[in-house]
Amino acid sequence: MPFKYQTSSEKTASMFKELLDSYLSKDTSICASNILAESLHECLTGQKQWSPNNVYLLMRELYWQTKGMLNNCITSIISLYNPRVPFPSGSFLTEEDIQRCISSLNTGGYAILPSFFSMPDVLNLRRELFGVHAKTPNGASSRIMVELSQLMSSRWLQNVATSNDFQYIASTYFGAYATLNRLAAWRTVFVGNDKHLSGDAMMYHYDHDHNRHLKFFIYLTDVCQNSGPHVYIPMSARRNIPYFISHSGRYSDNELESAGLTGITVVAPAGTLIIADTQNLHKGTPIRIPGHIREIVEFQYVDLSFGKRVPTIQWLT
Ligand SMILES: O=C(O)CCC(=O)C(=O)O
Ligand SMILES: [Fe+2]
Repeated sequence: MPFKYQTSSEKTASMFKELLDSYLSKDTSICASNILAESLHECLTGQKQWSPNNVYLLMRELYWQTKGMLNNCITSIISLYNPRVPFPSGSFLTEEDIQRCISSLNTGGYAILPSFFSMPDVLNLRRELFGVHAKTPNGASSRIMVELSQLMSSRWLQNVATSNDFQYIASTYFGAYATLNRLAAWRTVFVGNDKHLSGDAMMYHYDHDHNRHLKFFIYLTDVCQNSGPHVYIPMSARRNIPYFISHSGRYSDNELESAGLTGITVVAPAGTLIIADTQNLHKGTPIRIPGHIREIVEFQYVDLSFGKRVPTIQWLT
């Protein structure tokens, strides 16, 4: 899905450059700021879809140097060209629901709408995505990922995405245009060991693949303490958190406890919608009891395609 780019201007590259120079510490090379400014500009003008050669990893470092302030300033430049979207017509969320979500996101970085989607819808989607045949995960993982082509063939997922409610929420939260750039779904099963925890995002971490992103998770199964609930720490990105957890990586529960942080566990029924700014600390949890599973769908909205390379979403129905 292309970004809505309104005007092209040489000025944007220099705006990015000026902004980066004002935030970069003196020992960060001028060359790095030139490359970063140029790639942000190329993404904004649609010349490139991603940042080349993992340039976004530099942004990740700058996130920590500036505690996310640089990212917000980059969004303000983006918003000059790709402004916020208007309230969607034909939306499935009421205006009141949407306002509640946005204010909860602004205060805690999260919004939870329990049993938001109806059981018939959830059951149909589960059947469509996971079928009836039992599958086992590959290698050490406890997660069975659904193929993107299968997700892109789902009329229901397409309807949810094109009704633009998610886009409106993300756009209002960012203060700039928001685009769906990643769609995923997976089933988590019991594996009975801890080898997969880091790879399966089951240790605390921050997501930093893009300048700003907002994830919309839908639980497709009832999720109890033993069936892999999502856990998050509200507004951890903006708190005065200790240096040892102020960088990208994976952290154990003990490390977070020693920093005085405990997570909020989302135990909730199938159909629950979790809206998450995952630049805050969060994780999934393993299935504790054989036979239990968790199935989940994830939509990711970003303010700019700049960042990690992802496959393009093209609806097939
Ligand atoms: O499985 C979960 O609940 C969290 C997964 C996660 O960390 C992510 O999608 O960013
Ligand atoms: Fe994550």
